[in-house]
Amino acid sequence: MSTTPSPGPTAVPATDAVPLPTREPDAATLAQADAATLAQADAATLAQAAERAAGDLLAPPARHRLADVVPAPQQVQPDPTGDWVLPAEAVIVATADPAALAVAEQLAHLLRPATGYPLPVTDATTPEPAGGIALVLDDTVDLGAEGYRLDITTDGVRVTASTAAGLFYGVQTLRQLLPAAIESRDPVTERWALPGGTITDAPRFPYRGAMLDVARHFFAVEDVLRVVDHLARYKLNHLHLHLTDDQGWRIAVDSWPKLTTLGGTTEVGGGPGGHYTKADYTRIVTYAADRHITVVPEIDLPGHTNAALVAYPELAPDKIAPPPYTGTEVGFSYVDPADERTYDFVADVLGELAALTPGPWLHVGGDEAFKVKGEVYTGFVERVQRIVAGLGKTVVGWHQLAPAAHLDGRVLQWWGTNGEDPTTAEAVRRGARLIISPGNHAYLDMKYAPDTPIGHDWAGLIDVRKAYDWDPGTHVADVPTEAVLGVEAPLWTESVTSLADIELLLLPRLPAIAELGWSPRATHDWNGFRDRLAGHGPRWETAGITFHRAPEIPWSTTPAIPTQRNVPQTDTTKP
Ligand code: TNX
Repeated sequence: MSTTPSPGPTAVPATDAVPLPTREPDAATLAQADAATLAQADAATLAQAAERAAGDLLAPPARHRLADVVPAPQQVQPDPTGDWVLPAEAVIVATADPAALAVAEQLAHLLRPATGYPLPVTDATTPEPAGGIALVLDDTVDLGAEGYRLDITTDGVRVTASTAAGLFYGVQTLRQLLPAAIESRDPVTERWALPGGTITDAPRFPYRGAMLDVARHFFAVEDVLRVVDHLARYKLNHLHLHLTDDQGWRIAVDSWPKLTTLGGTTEVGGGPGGHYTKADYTRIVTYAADRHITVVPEIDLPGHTNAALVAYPELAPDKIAPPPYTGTEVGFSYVDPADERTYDFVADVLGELAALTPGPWLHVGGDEAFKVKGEVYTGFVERVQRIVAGLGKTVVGWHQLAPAAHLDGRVLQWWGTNGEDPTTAEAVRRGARLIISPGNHAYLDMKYAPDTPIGHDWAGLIDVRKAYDWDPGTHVADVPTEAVLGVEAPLWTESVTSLADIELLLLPRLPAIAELGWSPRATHDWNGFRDRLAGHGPRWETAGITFHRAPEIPWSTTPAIPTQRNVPQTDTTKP
């Protein structure tokens, strides 16, 4: 994390007022070439160059300001003389390294549909923009594991980073600086102008996440991949999957097959439920990893386990199978902490899940186990923590885990609504780190307003400003910023039954949480955020993404392209 004070986007003057820049002097010079030169040159090339020069001289500056990015970049230095228009013949050149070339292919994949340009990808030892886009992997660049530098000049675009993740984030920024029509799935006639200047950027926190509850309602792999796309757009790097709960068990476990064949067949409201095979889960993990997103799988223990007890009554305290549960109450179920068989179950389930999960984390829940109290609860959690450590993973759990003994590296996910929490602060003093998910700011299952058609309100209403106006670094009393690993926006799905429902609750609040996780605090400014966010409405519309037209945001009313297309699609074509 950089502590260097930066001007941030709010300190950057609007470029709209600057005089029209002169672009592409070569083309302009060509247009004025004398008759002798004209006679020798290829007429068609000259005509094309003259047309471009005239067009550029008449053309307005790039529509977007360099600072119009969500999350706000660390440093923005606009250069109005550096505006650049992506030409049809542009080439994307990347460092000859598989990870850099993969990002180059992803960029080409993003730009080809709307531009209709071929945008071939090539490699080079020292890539140069040369009128196109260069992605440069350079390990001498000191911007951390995720930082990048983006230079837009009249010679093209250069993204420089020391990691492929940094290049990927630079590409997300680039995408936002292009006209909104870039989101179109079909070719659009557009001037693909980018604002000139330099962005130097790196995240404030290493953990920036969102959670999807696939237990209360089950969601198909395609829906989850689409959520991954949304996370990637806003530089989030963790997807927490809440895989098990009272209403359904969603991940195949070979050693306990009935967890899914019985426990996976229910959901809130009586629908059919469903589960992920190991291949499904791996597909999600791989798709996320390709977008530099780590999956954090959660098996909620010892409570929230009715579906497991339906499948395996031997785990229940009374050894009697409870009826399947399709309501929305919490806190009634638990696996028997006094039975050794329970720990076999935990070890088997977490062992199989760990083997499928390349990321370092296993989330073990721990919330609302109202019937497992005091030392029985802490004793259970401590054994589970040791099982996780034995699998070579780092334990994450809801902050109810706080009273249990510390274990190296452990992370508590804080979901309180009041920042005074001495028990969590004490766990931090013993070494715990926090992921901050305040129920009354970051819970995306809360309604925006009383008339939001789905969602809860137990933690209050969360409009966009409420989602944005808080600071994860100082939110929990007596917890220093250094103990904060990052921020996460959970989406519980008791009332959420479709991808459109997910998107309605995610957007536009997910970008608010993403900005809290990424941007330096010095850039925090509600009015600036609101204005930057406004431009994303036409992007989502063009991409066929559902969102809530929050009245606080001055949404742009100009459609990105004259004829709107609204075909929802997942960004699944592998580069
Ligand atoms: C509390 S937050 C829960 C979930 C519910 C959610 C609904 C947490 C760790 N537990 O079981 O789905 O409220 O908002």
